Amino acid sequence: MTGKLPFEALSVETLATRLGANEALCARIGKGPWKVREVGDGNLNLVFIVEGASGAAVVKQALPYVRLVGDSWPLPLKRSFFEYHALIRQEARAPGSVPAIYHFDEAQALIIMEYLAPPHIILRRALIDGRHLPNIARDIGLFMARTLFRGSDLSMPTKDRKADLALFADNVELCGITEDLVFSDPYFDAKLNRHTSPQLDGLVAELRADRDLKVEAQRLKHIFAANAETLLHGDLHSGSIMVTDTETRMIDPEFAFYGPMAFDVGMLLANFWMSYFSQRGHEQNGKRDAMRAYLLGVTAETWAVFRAEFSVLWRTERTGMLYQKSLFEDQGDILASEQALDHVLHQIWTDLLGFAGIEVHRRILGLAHNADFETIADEDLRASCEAKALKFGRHIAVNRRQILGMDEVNTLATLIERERRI
Ligand code: SR1
Ligand code: MG
Repeated sequence: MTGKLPFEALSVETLATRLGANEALCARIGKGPWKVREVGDGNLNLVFIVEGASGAAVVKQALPYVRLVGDSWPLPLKRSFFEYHALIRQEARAPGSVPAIYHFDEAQALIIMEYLAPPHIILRRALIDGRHLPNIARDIGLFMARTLFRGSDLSMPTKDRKADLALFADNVELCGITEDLVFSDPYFDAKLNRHTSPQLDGLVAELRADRDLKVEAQRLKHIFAANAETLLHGDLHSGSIMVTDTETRMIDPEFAFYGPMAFDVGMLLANFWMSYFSQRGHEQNGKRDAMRAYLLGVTAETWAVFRAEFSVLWRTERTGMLYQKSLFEDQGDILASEQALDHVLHQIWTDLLGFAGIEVHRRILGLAHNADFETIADEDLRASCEAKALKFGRHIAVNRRQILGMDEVNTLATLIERERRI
């Protein structure tokens, strides 16, 4: 396949013929015959696993529409371009944290990349199954600190960052999905919204009438849209991470763009808290107590690792034009540098709580729900888990400026979770 042919969606039947001469793929897996499976279970794209005599690879191809909804919702193929460019930047900034890239074809909107074979599993699935992954907090905390710091004006030459900002500014439609689906649609009766009904009808009406919440969601949207601080993953939830007991890889950064650091961190932590509130729906006879404790531990450790690594990078790699060393360390004023670092971390903390709170809401009230809750078959039980998560999300979003630390958040989560069914 050359990059010059017009776009055509691949299929299990056509892939071997169309990619049979692709040198990068043949070098990885050998020439055909190949075994091809389509395994995409996300909302947007086709994902194929291609196995040959000497290996396997993933072929991911964007479709010109939202797969979850169908061709009534067109979506540009260029998201594949942004995903490719995000992946190579993430690999450079946090080596070993993303799949290796073998080939990119812009016209066909496809990326050929490393197959993360079993026992790799999507993190969300592992958490639903009640598995404790020992390394995720460390690995994801490091990934976020390294990519968010190194993609910002704290680190990059400002000319390079501005060029990158311009490049990713064209990821308009994917940003648009987030702007609508995360920040606005959950708070009114948008067409594609759904929730567990009738169980949650009363609470949903209450939340949509909640002025403080609505204003806070729009303040957060304002920060999201107007604070082009760093290159974000843009969709860093537990379905965008693959794990084994020892390895963690971030995938699917097609929503990448320049936005606030706190967005990635908030979305990620929200997914751990949603997993926490969903455990009641997956347990038998109180068997998930240890899992609940583990998940709260993961949120605390992820944030601690993020803070620690971000602080190391601040002290050792602050080569950008922000908080320039000539004003601080070079004057012997280490204390002022540390004060500035505290201020930056505090801002990330305050904003991440807001982003986390509304991420919880959109996964329960909006279009794109989470398997954590969706796979709870008993609708009353599911609604009870969701109601607690909604209440938690509302509290951390609206009160984010007054919440001092992770202990306070996790104590609140524990108290809400232990309430009798809502
Ligand atoms: C229509 S896309 C819905 C969601 O799927 C992606 O994973 C993003 O989270 C997006 O919001
Ligand atoms: Mg995705």
